[in-house]
Amino acid sequence: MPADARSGVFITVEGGDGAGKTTLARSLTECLGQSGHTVRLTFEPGGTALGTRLRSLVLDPELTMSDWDETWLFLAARASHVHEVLIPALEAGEIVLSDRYSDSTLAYQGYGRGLDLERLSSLNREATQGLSPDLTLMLDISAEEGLARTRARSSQGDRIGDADLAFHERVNAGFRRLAGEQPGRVRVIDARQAATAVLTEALQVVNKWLDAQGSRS
Ligand code: Z5A
Repeated sequence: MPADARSGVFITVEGGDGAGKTTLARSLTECLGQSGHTVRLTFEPGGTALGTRLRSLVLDPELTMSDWDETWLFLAARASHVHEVLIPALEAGEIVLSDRYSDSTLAYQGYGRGLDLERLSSLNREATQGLSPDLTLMLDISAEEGLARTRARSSQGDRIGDADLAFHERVNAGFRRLAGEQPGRVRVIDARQAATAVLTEALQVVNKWLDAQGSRS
């Protein structure tokens, strides 16, 4: 689905564990809604009945699976998210805000697990029917600081969050690399700032982007 074939706007929020994606995605949805936009907040893995089931499998610390098994689960969740939620909302002209999307697969399964990035990109294109974000807000934080936040919030781990620090450092470095490769689409925000400062910066980026496009929604 090329950008000019849809009337809505697709924004993703990406970054390592504990970067503050969910906090930002919620507050951004509220602010954009208050400015009169119709905003759909969604997330991965999840956002559909199938995605919710797959999320509990892929994050279950009791399960073992190969890195590719893990990848197929994320891709299956993404495929259902794209055709059940994202495409209909974009066709309806909404601003769609997704907490994680295809960059997460490149960062976690590619840079983190070490799977082939070209193959992952190609599988991402298939699972998404070619739907790529118009704009990505990438929250940048060190793995240590991000994990400290998630661990302060809950002692209950999950299969991916519990991976060692080196894994999370590779993931976060991967996100930075992806941002460097696509500076037009991906805007990096310093996630060490207070949540209110992160929101202010994100709103500036989004509003400027919407103004430049003549606000499609
Ligand atoms: N994953 C993958 O491997 N491949 C894929 O393709 C996809 C995902 C799509 C589940 O995602 C896991 O799936 C994830 C990547 C992997 N890895 N793990 N584990 P998830 O998004 O559900 O899980 P997460 O990234 O770990 O989310 P999170 O832990 O909830 O982090 P967050 O959304 O970035 O942060 P938050 O919930 O907004 O905030 C975390 C805490 O920090 C919370 O107590 C906040 O109040 C606090 N916080 C937030 N912002 C701030 C600021 N600015 N300052 C201080 N404290 C803050």
